[in-house]
Amino acid sequence: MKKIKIGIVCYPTFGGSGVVATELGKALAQEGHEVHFITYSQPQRLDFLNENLFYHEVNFRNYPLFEYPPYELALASKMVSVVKNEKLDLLHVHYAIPHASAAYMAKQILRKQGIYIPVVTTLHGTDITLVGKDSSYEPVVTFSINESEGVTAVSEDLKKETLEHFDITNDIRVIPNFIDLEKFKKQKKDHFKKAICPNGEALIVHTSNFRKVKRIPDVISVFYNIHKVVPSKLLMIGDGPERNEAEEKCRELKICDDVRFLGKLEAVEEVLSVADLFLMPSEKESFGLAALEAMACEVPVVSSNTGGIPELNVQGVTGFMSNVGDVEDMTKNALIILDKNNLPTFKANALKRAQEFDITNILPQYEAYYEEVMANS
Ligand code: GMT
Repeated sequence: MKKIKIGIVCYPTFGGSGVVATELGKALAQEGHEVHFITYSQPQRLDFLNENLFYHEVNFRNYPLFEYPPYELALASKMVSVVKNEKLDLLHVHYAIPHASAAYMAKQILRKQGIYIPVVTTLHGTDITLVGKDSSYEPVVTFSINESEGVTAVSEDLKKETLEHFDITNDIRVIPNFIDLEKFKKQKKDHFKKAICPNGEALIVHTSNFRKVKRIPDVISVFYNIHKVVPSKLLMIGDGPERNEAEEKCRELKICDDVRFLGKLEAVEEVLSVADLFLMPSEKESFGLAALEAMACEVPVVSSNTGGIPELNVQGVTGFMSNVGDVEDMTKNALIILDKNNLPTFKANALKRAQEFDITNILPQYEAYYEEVMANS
């Protein structure tokens, strides 16, 4: 496609939506498009230099009158300035709240100045399934989805849920999340494995933002059950509100020696490289990017069967899925995977499945969609 100038708006944090947006921007820049990130701080994964990559920080001044600083207005103003000065062709906003509504406002301001900019909104999950449905946001979310020139969702399930719960008049295109297999691949880290599992224990990993939706107590319970049967260790990567309770539960169960909380890690792929099993018992998951990252490093997944996870984890092939909260079934499945006769096959299958989500397969879908949106607007 012809090279274009794209503005990407996202949350710059470790969360899945920010990761997807940043990796997409980096890949577009490598393809020769000019990519301008517009966020309140440097995205975590925006860690490399490319002549086509630009970063614009949203600066907002606080004022004693503001109990709630109006970030959305500062963001919209920044979008106006970047679109105008950098002559952008398209804005791609990730996560509906408040990015899609800020983009709508920027678009209206620009229109008054004779500048037209199409907006693509990508729905990631909690912006629909948890936050967006809340009546305090729902009218604005519905409006800004309908006013976007293009809308994508990261799974069929998220699309379905959006159509069920919002009065959507726009088409929604499903473009699944992706992985950079150059970055997420099994690396030789035998020394690390030896340090964590000195007696050849099985290594189980969980990564998340430790919010309620991730069902952290289920992670600990499943591990506790596995640990009774198979010598094993658990690494908990990430941080968030549920961490203290999880540590408390480990103390109660007397498994602290075998569970390590590593906090927020940059190089998750290094830990995944030595893992045997990934646990994702989430209450809700529109896609499950963390599971895809594990699979790319040849780690099979025991997960719940909620949301978009069945579109990624293949039952009995790349791992297993159970009903949300069914800790017994998850334990049973984990033990099947960890059986030495089964593990190599599950690992190979996990990698094979992850390859279907290689960024080189998904990037052209975004490019084609941008072209379509620009042609129709
Ligand atoms: O999982 C989270 O709580 C973070 C959230 C986010 O917005 O960053 O993740 C959502 O978007 C990811 C990227 O598209 C998906 O892989 C996650 O499944 C989704 N989380 C939920 O739906 C709970």
